[in-house]
Order: sequence, then structure tokens, then C-alpha cells
Amino acid sequence: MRYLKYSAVLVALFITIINAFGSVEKIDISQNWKFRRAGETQWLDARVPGVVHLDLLRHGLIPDPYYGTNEDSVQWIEREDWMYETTFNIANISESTHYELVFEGLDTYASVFLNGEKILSADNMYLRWVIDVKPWLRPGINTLMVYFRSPMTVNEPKLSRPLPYHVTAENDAHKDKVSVYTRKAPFQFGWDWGPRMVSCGIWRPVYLLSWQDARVEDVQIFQEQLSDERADLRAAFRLSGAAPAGAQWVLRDAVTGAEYGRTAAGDTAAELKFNIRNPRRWWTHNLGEPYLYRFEALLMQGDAVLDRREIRFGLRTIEVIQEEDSIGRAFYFKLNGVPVFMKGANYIPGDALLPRRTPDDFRRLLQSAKDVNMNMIRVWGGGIYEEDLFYDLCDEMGLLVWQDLMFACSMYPGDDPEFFENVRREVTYNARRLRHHPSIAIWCGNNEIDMAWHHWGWQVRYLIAPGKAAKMWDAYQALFHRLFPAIIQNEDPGRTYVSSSPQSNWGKAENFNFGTMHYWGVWHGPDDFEGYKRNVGRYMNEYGFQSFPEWTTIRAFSQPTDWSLESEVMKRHQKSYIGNGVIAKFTNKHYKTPTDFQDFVYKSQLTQADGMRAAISSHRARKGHCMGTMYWQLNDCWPGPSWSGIDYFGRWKALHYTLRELYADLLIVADNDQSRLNVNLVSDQLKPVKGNLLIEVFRLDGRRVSSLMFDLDVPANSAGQYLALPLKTLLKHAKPQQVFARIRFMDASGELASTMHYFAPAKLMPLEKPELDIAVDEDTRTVTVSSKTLVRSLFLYSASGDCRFSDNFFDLLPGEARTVRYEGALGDGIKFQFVD
Ligand code: BMA
Repeated sequence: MRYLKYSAVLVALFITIINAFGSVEKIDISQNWKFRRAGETQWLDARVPGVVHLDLLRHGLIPDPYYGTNEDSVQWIEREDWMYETTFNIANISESTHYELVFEGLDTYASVFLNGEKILSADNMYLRWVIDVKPWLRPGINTLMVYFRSPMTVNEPKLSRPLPYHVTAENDAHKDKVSVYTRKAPFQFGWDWGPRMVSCGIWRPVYLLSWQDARVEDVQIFQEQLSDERADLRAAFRLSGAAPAGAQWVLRDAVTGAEYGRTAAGDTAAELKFNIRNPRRWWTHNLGEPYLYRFEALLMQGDAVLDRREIRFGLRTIEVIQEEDSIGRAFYFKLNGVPVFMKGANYIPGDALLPRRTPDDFRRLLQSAKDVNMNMIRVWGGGIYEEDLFYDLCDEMGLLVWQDLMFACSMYPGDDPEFFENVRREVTYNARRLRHHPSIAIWCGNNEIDMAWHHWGWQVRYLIAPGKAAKMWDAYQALFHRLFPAIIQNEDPGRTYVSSSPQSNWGKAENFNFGTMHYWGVWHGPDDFEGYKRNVGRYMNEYGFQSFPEWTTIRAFSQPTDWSLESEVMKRHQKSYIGNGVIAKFTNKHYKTPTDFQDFVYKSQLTQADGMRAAISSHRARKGHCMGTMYWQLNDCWPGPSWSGIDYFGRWKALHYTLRELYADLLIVADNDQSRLNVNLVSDQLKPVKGNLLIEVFRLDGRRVSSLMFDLDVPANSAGQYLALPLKTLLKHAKPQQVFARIRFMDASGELASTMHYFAPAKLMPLEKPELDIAVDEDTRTVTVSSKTLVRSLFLYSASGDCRFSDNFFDLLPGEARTVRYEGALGDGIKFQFVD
């Protein structure tokens, strides 16, 4: 399904000039590629950008690796070498012209040959490679060949090095864990939510640049000072080649054409200071407008434009506050001087076979994040420094980005000079590539290494002798405490760097007072969902609970005989060591025993959403102490059970629908103990809100038990407990399982926030089988549902079509009619699931 989409976006043209400006020409070299396994003779046509798994799949040489247990049958690919070749035509080669071949990305160990001569050895998928090819280029047909060596065979000799970095690579699914020596996305070697897909290929665009005297290498805008009256900015220009006599840089507004200034081009570097009066600031989408300035830098000689570059830039200040306070150490962001509570999720690449992801996938995913009121995404360190488009979209949509460097969950050989130099170039390049994005809020050296090394038992578990351990920690410090902060300080001086996330370990209660926290007491530890309420840190950068993806997704990778937790397919798609058993345990605790596998899948999603509700509402209710909640994980890289709220195909699970309420700027948090109902209100709005809080308690058939109303003044950017009501007053003589509460906060304009509260677990409630009225209006593409009795977590779906509803997994009050929109095909009608 995904594969067809991928092929449909590729348009066949032999050589296309995709950009010509002034004297700089960009010649696309994505066509006419063929590939073969080294040692074989037959070439087959290939897609570039791409990777070898996708080419093999397209030719029917491997089965869909995401289906059933097929992952196993494609593992041989990683041990082979692969060759890619194309030809391109250059009409003539002029003496005065420069020719550069650019690979935006090579995955990973690639030797590049032009007309039989080796012109490059690449060893890092995160780097861009620019090669001056003039000496090897010929007029007429040129042959370009890329030879990819197996990351396994390249790195296996390193496993016998004196310092055993690889033993700590717990997620690497192979017994020979070469991932730590390879600058390739760590998750492709296997992770606890993804398959092992150690692919190779020309995974990002490749093209030839030709130009005369000079071309723009880079234009950067730096914000030196920002106030409401004025922004002081500096543009830094860099050239490849040498500026011709009299050349100058002109900086102007790309929309109005108004000029900010001009300066002599110098030899290769130049700077220009300029300012903007009454600047418009960039804000996250919930606090204001993510306003972007569009600048155009022109390299000019007289009236001729030699080259140009357009840069979008947002004016904002972002600070990371890490102050000691009376209980420990705070951690929060200030955007334009305002403390902002971060609401978001951890992001992983949306496909283990990276080039299959389309611009639409990025757009849909980030729009889904924005639609449920997230204001931050964490680009987690086991994946990739994302595509430019990803950050462009975050800039436009007003989403902030927590950017990890790509190091996760293992020690790295920072003592190896070659590795050190390699990652020095990697981080420098990516910091330069990404620093102009206003969305990026922070750089973080790695995911979890510091904690795992000091608190999660690595040194003992892997029997690392103290002398070796000291050297491995030195190597860690060389990278994360010295090299990377120095690079960020140099390349991106305005942004904070922290060495690792988390900064504090969840093992002890007092640790929740210090800095960033990954709380895994639920799932990896023994806690139940109550643990989320007790364990609230200063900035919750990870916590999570798994569920199964929806039925349509399960059907895409399995067949009826696989539909049980014990089947080989369900076990193999579960990558976490404790996996399916924990999902079943929690689901059975909260809901009645599932009637069949489909009912279990549905209830697993409700359980996950319940867990995240407990976590997120506890974090937000303690705003001030806690200033961020980023659950694990936003999305998936293949179809299967995982912590995600959005599955591989982009389908929203119950969790993602629930986030719309949980991440809204105004949130009601209700919780009860044996005697009282406590009601908190959280506001992320920057103005105070005045309104009425209405609490209504009903029996399951809709009869009202009690109703109370309160006038409330909610201060700007605040959280607080407003009410503690005796249950006796609310429930009268009813038992907790016989009633439910609807709590709404309203003003004259209508409802500002609302929530449902249950006084007993779903499992104990005598819910009746609902008689639903469902009316479909195909003209307006809406569905209206109603019921005489309470329906909890109503899930609408189409069994034969593929449909997305604007709202789903909602509670339907007795007598209430709810209308939702749908997209896609209804097939032969609407089906539904509900809590029994
Ligand atoms: C954290 C993450 C990931 C992992 C997740 C679930 O450790 O950083 O490495 O997938 O928890 O185990």
C-alpha cells in the first residue's frame, strides 16, 4: 500500500535541470539508476533516492518485510554489498565552469566512482557530500557508480577492540552489535518498537551543480537582539569559489522586495548587520502566530544575479531555565519571555525504510500533532536529523522541536579519533543546516546514556571492569561534555545544549525534583497507572504505555489465524521484552475480559489512553513544579503494537483522539478519593479567564442526581485546585459505579472546557448494551449518533472501507446526539465498538 504511493510520486525524466539561476545550474541525477548485488552480473532498475530493500521489494525479490514474520527473511540483505550505477550526459565541459557532485545523503559505507575513478569514500548517513568532479567529468556520457559495503562486515572487526562499547547496545537486535560504530540511524538495527532493517542506498537527493566564478554556499541570519521596538540581525554569507570583482550581496524582503542592505561580497565570506523596526514575533500556534520573515539574499554583479538563496526566519527568544530552587532544580522553556508548559510527544522516523516517507506523510503527521494542541515534538536520538521539510513545517505550524543529536541508549567510541572526527563533522553540518529554524528550541546530546550508565546497571550487567568503565566514561565525556557543546556554542550560540535526557533517574521520589525525567515505573517498572499521579517530575520528557493499532492496520500485516496474542506474528511484531503480556494485564485490570481479539485490541487502546490521561492530567495539574509533558511516542515506523498514539498508516488510536482534551489550553482535571471529588483547572492562556464551572452527576440512564455551579476566575498561565466536593453531596445515595459526572467550564460565549469523570473503573460499571441510532449524511459526509443510555468510548469504524472520523472514542451521554465528520470510504457501512 505504502509502496504504491512511493512509486506514484516519482516522475521519470532522464536528466532534468531542476534549478537554474544566474550562472548556477542544478542537474538532477535521480534517473536511470540500476542496482545489483556485488558479485552478481544482472542489473535491475533502481529508484533514487531510495534504499536497497525498496528496490528488491519493487522487483518482487523480497516479500513485504512488514507482513507476518517476513522480517526474518530479509535479514540476509545487510550482509551483502550492493552497487548502484547510472549515466548522465554533459553536453560540453567549459574551462571556466566549476562542477560539483552533491549527495545529500549516502547510507552509509559508500565508495563513489565517476568514470571508473574513485572520487569519494563516505561513512556517515547524516552527512552531505560535495565533490569537485571537474577532473573526472567527460563531455558526453558519464558513468556514476556507488558501491555500498555491508555495515556488518565493515564493523565486525571493531567488536574485538579493547573497549566493548557494543555490549551496551541493548536495542541492537543482532548478536554482533555494530550499530555503535556505525553512523547510521540506530533504530534500523532494531528497537523495542521496530524491525531490524539495516538497509543501504542513496537515500537523499543527488545532483550536479555547475557554476562560473562562485555559488552561494550558505546564508545564515543570526538574531543578535530582540525587543518589541527592534530586532538587530546579522546576515552571514558564504561562497564556494571566489566572488568576481565588484560582486556584492543584496539582502531584501522576499515578499515586498524592500532592501535591508548590501555589502561587498568579499572573497568567500561577508557579513551584513541590519535591523527590523517593530518586529513581529514567532509564537507557538496556541499562543500567537508563528510569523516567519522571508529574506532573499542575492549575489549580484552589476545588474546580473549570479546566485540567490531564500531563508525563512522567525524572531523569538527561547530560553531554557534550569535554576536551583527550594526543592531541587527547575527545567522549563521561556518563549519570548513567557514560561511555556510543553505539551507533546517523542517522534521517531515514520518508516524504517526512510525514503518511502512522502511530503504528505510529514504534513499529515505534524498536522495531527497540531490538531490535538501539541506545542512541542521531540526528535528522539535513535532516529535521524530530519528532513528540512519536517522543520519547515514545524516553523510554519508553530510547533517547537526538542532536537536530540543521534545517539541513543549505548556508549560510543569517543576515544577513537576516526569516530570522533566523523561525529564532529556530522554535528557541525547538521547544526549549520538546522539552526535557522525558529522551531528548534534546544539541542540535546543523547537519549538516556548518562542515566543508563550510572543507574541502570550497565557496568555490572555487562561485567565491564572498573578500568575499562573509566575509559568508556571518558570517551562519553569527550563527546557529550566537550565536543558537542563546543560545536553548538560555535555554530548556534543562541541555543541551549544539554548533554543528555533525562537528567534525573526515576528510581527515587526525591529525584522528581531535578530537571528532565523519563518515568518508566509504569511499563518497565512495577507501577500501575496510579504511579503517574505520584511521580511528577520537573519536565516529563518520556513515559508511555503500549497498545495495539486498529483492526484495519492489523489486517494489513496478518491473517485471521494470527489474531491472538500467542500467535507467532503478534509476538514478533511486539518488540518490547515484556510486551503483549503487560498490555493484557493492564487491559484486564481496567476492563471486562475481552470477548475476542478485536475487542482486546480496542480495549488495549482505551487502556493506553486511560494511562496517558492519568499521566498528562497529573503533570498539567502540577504546572509550575512540572513544565513539560512529552509522552512516548507520537508515531510508528512499521505496523504493530507500540507506545504510539498514531499508527504506521497514520491512523489515530484512542490516545490521539483523547489528547485533544488533555492538551487543550484550558483543561479540567477531576479526580476522586474515597470521600471527595477534587477539581483542578489548568490554563495555558496568556489572559485570565472568568467563567462558570458546572458539575452534573447522572445515573447511567441519564437521570440527574445532582448539579452544582461555581463562579471561577482562572489566572493567566496557571494551574490550581478550585474545589474539593464531598462525594455524599454529589452522589447522594447512588453507588460510585452507578453514576458519572460531566464537568464543564463555560462563559457567555459557550463551553471553554469539558471533561467526563467516572467514580469507579469501567470494569465495575453496570453498563447496558447500547441501542445506537446512527444516521449517515453522505452529502455533508457526517455521521450522527445517539443512545438512550450512557456509552463509553464509542469507536466508529468501517469494516470494509477505510475511514477517519473527526472525533472518535468519545462518550455518548444518554439522549445526546453527536455529529462527526468522516473522510475516506465508508465501505458497507459503519460499525462500532463500545465498553461493556
Ligand atoms: C525509552 C526511549 C526508547 C524506548 C522507549 C520504550 O528508553 O528512549 O529508547 O523505545 O523508552 O522502551
